[in-house]
Amino acid sequence: TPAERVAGHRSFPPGFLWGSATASYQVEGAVHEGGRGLSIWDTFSHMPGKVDNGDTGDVADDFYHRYREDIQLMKNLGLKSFRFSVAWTRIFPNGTGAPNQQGVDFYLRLTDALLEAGIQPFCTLYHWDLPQVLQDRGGWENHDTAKAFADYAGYTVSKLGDRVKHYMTMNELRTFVEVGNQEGRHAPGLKLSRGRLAQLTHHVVLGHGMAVQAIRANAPAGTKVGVAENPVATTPVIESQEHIEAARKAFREENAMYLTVIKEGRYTEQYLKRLGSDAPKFTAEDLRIISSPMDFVGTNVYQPAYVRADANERGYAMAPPPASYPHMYSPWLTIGPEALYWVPKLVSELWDVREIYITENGTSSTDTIAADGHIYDTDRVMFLRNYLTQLQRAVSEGVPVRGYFLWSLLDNFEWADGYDKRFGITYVDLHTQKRTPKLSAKFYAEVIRTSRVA
Ligand code: PNW
Repeated sequence: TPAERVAGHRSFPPGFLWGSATASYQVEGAVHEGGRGLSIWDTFSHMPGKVDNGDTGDVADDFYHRYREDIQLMKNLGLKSFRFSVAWTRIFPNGTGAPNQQGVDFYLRLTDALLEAGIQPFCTLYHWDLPQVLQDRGGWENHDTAKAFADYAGYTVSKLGDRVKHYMTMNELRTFVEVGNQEGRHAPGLKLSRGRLAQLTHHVVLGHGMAVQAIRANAPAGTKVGVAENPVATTPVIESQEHIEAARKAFREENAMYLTVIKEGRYTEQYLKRLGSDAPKFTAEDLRIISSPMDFVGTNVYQPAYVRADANERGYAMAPPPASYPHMYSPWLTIGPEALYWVPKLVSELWDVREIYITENGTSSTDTIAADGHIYDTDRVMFLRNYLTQLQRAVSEGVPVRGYFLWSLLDNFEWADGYDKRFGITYVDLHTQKRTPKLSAKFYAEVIRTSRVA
């Protein structure tokens, strides 16, 4: 029938991996249990004034104890895959040295339970919770941190390797580098000078590359390795040839010290020229390690960064949002569904990437419980429907996106915004820990069931 044919146009390919994502410090809680060491987020969240409402991740969603119940939620949704992160300080409480078997055991229990439920685990090795002892020695400013990270990554995959087939080294390099070490709004709360920040950034991408190699050396053949970056989501203001070309140029330049150096093995001339004497010190060997081949690229996609063509030497200019531009409950989350079309398209075209995952996409909402007990997060449903429609557009054109991870399964500790900015499709009552699926959970379950978006 015509109705079916229309619906067919909105379909995702068979085997498309529908998932959801979380991160250790945002959901686990149990910060003093199982031999866990302290991370920079334990320190930072307990510093007065750093997190809204004085919130911390001490308890969070108590996922450390309630993961079985939460896997049941995943099954109810029909989730095919679950992206979680390992807390470095559960595995190495002191960052390096002696491993902690209790920490390993937790992730073995978690991944066993996921597999038993028929859910594929995707594992992120670093979602911002750097061991505090390593920060005390300079954190990512210290070259040794890259080596410590690779050692931890190699050890962890040697333990999880028979269960986990997909690893991401790091989550959002750009966010933790810039928000944590330049703006000081995230842990460790530093405001480094331009030169020091550039050197720190170099150690971060070097740590990524060393971890890629350590994972390959310690995981079974066939293990897939990637990254979960949130590139500046350059999106053409108008979809005409000149602006599309501008967005393509902008994607490489705006992400020069993150995805571009990882994929190309060199810093762009513009980046080095712009920094002048503040440019990082590095060797040719560093660049070779940084660009160690990956099996897939994961991108977190939230807000667009509109780009227009310009006659300047870069060939493009940014078009920042006007004050009236609509955004979701988080003010930074300006709405631009086409970002979910352009990011994977540009990644695949620029670097001939054959396997792409959307490792995060989703939104905050005020999420109040209505008198009838339901949570009508129609704003989140609107957001997801529009973004997924653009993702479907990319997939239908042959852009090789293999899966999508909705951020997030549960309301959780939203970093400096504390618990007020709820990103879950499941409501969590932070006093009782009761979970209640929101309207968006029903929406997402239907997307998964039919593998299409209306
Ligand atoms: C990502 N911004 O963070 C993270 O990977 C998640 O841990 C987080 O909860 C989620 O997105 C929602 O925020 C971001 O200011 C934090 O542009 C801030 C920004 C983007 C992403």
